[in-house]
Amino acid sequence: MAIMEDHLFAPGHTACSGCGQALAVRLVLRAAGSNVIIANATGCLEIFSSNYPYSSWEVPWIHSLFENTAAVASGIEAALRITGRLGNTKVIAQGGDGGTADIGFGSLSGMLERGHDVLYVCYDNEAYMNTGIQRSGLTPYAASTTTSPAGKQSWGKPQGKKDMVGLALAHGAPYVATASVGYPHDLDRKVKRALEITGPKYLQIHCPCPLGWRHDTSLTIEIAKLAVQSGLFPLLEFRDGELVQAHKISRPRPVEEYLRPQGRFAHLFAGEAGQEQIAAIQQIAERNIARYGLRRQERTAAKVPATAGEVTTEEKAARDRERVFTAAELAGFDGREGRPAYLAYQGLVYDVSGSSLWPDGDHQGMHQAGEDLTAAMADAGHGDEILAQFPVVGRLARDI
Ligand SMILES: Cc1ncc(C[n+]2csc(CCOP(=O)(O)OP(=O)(O)O)c2C)c(N)n1
Ligand code: SF4
Repeated sequence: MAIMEDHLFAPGHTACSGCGQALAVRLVLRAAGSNVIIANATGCLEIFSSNYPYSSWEVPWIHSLFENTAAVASGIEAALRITGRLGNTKVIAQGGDGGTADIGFGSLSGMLERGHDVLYVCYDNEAYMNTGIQRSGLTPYAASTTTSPAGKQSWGKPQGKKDMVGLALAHGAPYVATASVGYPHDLDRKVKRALEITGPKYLQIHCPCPLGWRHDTSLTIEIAKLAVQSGLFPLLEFRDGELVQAHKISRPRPVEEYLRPQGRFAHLFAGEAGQEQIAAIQQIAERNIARYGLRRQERTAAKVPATAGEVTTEEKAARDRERVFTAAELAGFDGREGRPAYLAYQGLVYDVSGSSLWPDGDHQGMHQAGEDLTAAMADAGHGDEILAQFPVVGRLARDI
C-alpha cells in the first residue's frame, strides 16, 4: 500500500515474522520524515534493528539505556534548541512498554514535566519480549507470561494495564494519543500531528507480538484491529488535556474474539471456570467504551409517536437515505467549521463526520470530504473496508 513506500527504516532487520513493532516503526518513520533524531531504549526494536555492523536506521539514531531514553532525548532537544536548530529537526524518544511504563518511567516523567519538545513513542507489545516474555506494567489482565504464568494457582497477570495515557495527561503534556498497527492511517496522522505541536508528546502504539502473544504470524493486523473493535485498546487523541478524537465502534466485538487466537489467553478457554475471567475482561472493555464514549450512535433516533400527517424520525431517516446529492451539494458537506463530513464512493454517500480518519474534513490531506472518492480510492485497496463502518445517507446523482 502507498503508505509503506518509504524505507527510512530499511528492510533486512531480524525481527520475527509478523512483528507488529517492526511494522509500527516503519509507519512512524515514514510519517516523521528524515529530519529526526531518535533515542531508542534497549529492547526488541533496538536489538533487531542494529546488529553490528548493520543498521536499519536511515536517520540519526542512538541506543540509550532502558532507564534514560527520555533523558537522552531531552539532552538532544536542549542542544538543538541552544544551537537554533530545533523545530526544523524533530526529536523522538522510543522504547517498549517495559522501558516506558516501568524501567524508564522516571526519565519519561522528567521529560514530560520539564516540557521538552520531544515525541515519546511507546511500542506497546504488552510484555518484556526481548528477554523472554516477562510481564510489564502494560501487560493486560489474565495474560500468561513467564513471570505471571497461568496454572493451578493463577489466571495469569492479576493486575490490569497501567494507565499510561492518564499518567502522561497528569503531566500536562499538550498531546497524548494511542494508535495501533491495525489502523495505519490513523497512526500516520497522529505522528504528523504530534510533531507539529511544540512541547512533550506521548504516543502509545499497540503492537501485537506473535512470539509473546502466541498467535499465528499472519494474524497480527487482525488481532490489532480486534483489540480496538472490542474496546480493549481504545484509539484516543487528547489536545491540552481534552479528548478530541476517539475511534468509534458501531457494534463492539466480544472480547472472546480477540482473546481466543492468542496462546497467552489459552488457559481461559480450557474449561468452564475461565468464563468468569473472560467476563471480567469484557467488563474492562465495557468500562473503556463508557469512559471514552466509543459507541457510535446509530443514526436512526428513538421512535416518536406520530400523529396524523406527521413524519416519524425513523421515516425521516429512511427518506434521508434516499436523498440524491448532486456533486455541488455534496461539496457543501466538507467537514469544515462544524459542517458534517460526507463523501461519495461507488454511487453511495457516506457520513464520515464521526471518524477520526477525517478530522476537519481532511484524510491526511489526500481524501477530502465533500468529494466523490471512487477514482481516488480505486488503487488504495481499502475503500470498502473503511467505508463500510459509516452510515449511508444517500446516493450521488448520476452525471447527465
Ligand atoms: C536496567 C536493565 N534491566 C534489564 C535489562 C535486560 N533487558 C534488555 S531488553 C529487555 C526487555 C525489553 O522489554 P520492553 O521494553 O517491553 O521492549 P520489547 O523487547 O518488548 O520490545 C530487558 C529486560 C537491561 N538491558 N537493562
Ligand atoms: S519477540 Fe515480538 S516484538 Fe520482539 S521481534 Fe519478535 S515479534 Fe517483534
